[in-house]
Amino acid sequence: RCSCTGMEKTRTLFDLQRLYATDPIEADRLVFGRESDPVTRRGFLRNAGLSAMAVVLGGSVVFAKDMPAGLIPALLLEGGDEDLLAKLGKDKGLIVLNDKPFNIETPAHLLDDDVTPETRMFLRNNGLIPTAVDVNTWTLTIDGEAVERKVSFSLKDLKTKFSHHTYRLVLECGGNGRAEFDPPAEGNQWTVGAVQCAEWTGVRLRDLLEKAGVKKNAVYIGYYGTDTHLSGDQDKVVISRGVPMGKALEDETLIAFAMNGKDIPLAHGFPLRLVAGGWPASVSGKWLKRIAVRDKVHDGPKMTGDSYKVPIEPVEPGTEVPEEKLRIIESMPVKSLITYPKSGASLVPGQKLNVRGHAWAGDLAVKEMHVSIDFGTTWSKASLLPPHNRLAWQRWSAELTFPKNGYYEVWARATDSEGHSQPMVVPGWNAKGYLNNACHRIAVRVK
Ligand SMILES: Nc1nc2c(c(=O)[nH]1)N[C@H]1C(S)=C(S)[C@@H](COP(=O)(O)O)O[C@H]1N2
Ligand SMILES: [Mo]
Repeated sequence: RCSCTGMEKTRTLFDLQRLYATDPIEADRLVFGRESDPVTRRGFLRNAGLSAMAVVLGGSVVFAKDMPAGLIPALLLEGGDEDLLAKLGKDKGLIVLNDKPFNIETPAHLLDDDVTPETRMFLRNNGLIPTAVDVNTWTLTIDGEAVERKVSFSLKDLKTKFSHHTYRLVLECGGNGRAEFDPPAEGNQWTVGAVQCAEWTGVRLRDLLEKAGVKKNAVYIGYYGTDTHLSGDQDKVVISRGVPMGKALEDETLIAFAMNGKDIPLAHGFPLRLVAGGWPASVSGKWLKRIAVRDKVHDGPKMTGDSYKVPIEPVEPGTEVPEEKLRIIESMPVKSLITYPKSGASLVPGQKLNVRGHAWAGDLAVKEMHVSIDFGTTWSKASLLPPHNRLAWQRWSAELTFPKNGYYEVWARATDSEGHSQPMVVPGWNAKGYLNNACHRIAVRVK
């Protein structure tokens, strides 16, 4: 299904021990960014590598300078792959894409919950997860060219001085589905599982902006978090994206301090996160410290160049597209997943199958859901529930019968409220591999 080139770029942490056994120096470099002296083989863990190692080991390595290159930390030897996922707070069925830092995706059948639990939530980091968060001194500052006054709030201010709101919001990585593009796109080779719908609680960004006083010339907001750049340079901003004022002022755009009724997990943005559902999840800034209200389109790292942009007009695969012919991705396209059964399910002859999943459509709602068992030749309508709230995903289900023994594929296709349906094949090639909303399909055997 995905091209070989894509597979080569992906290395799972499941390979960690094998990698250390065969090429420990290369393993160190890949996993922790360690450089080692080719003669003495003594390793030099740079800042970035040190903090990555600290996150995995749950504490910094005190005598890091004495640690030989290629030495597998004993803690990692104690358990297998599952243990490593457990250390990162993840279900053992998730898939670790070994792009430093850790990026983890969720197989479709583990996304069956209406509200995605932390353990089954994909994880995407552009830099290194902060290791020290002091909730007592944490502040959120709102400033920028387009505010009347700069304002700062402590966590306590946010929790006590503003009304709280809770919404289920779909956060999908703009590159979800990237693995299928041909020619392939660099970056995490997500298949289908870089999406989640959790329940976020916080205050409305709108209510905070009101305190700062938004000027008439406001165009965009941009977020700043406290993650560390992969280079280890503390002053370098990892990622600073944002949304136009219209999206910033929506009811559902939150400055969240809780996820699924608890503190936000560290890896997902503790103690504060901007959440704007329905748009590429990259606009939902983790470890939020500052929001700048800009008088122009925000120009932080990953807002400019070709980041999170797609060609305005379709192009032939492989085409180089100049910046002025690209547009910033806003609302995500209509999409759906089959979350039950797991692909490869076996049925006995005559057995009915209840398939189900979720569908979502960026800022829009999903209007209809269809399924096919004959490679899209005929489609039958599935039942579809309304969303729990705007921007939450919608549950769909269908009962299927299969005419005789053999191999089938179940295909699922959602249609949004404006009549756009998911394509059957990979749509709109773009160099960075964004916005693949092709139909999800699973294998079913009757025997
Ligand atoms: N501060 C900060 N916020 C961030 C990122 C990041 O690297 N740093 N990654 C973004 C991207 S690209 C995605 S897809 C989502 C992933 O959210 P999750 O890790 O909670 O699933 O966070 C977004 N917010
Ligand atoms: Mo992303």
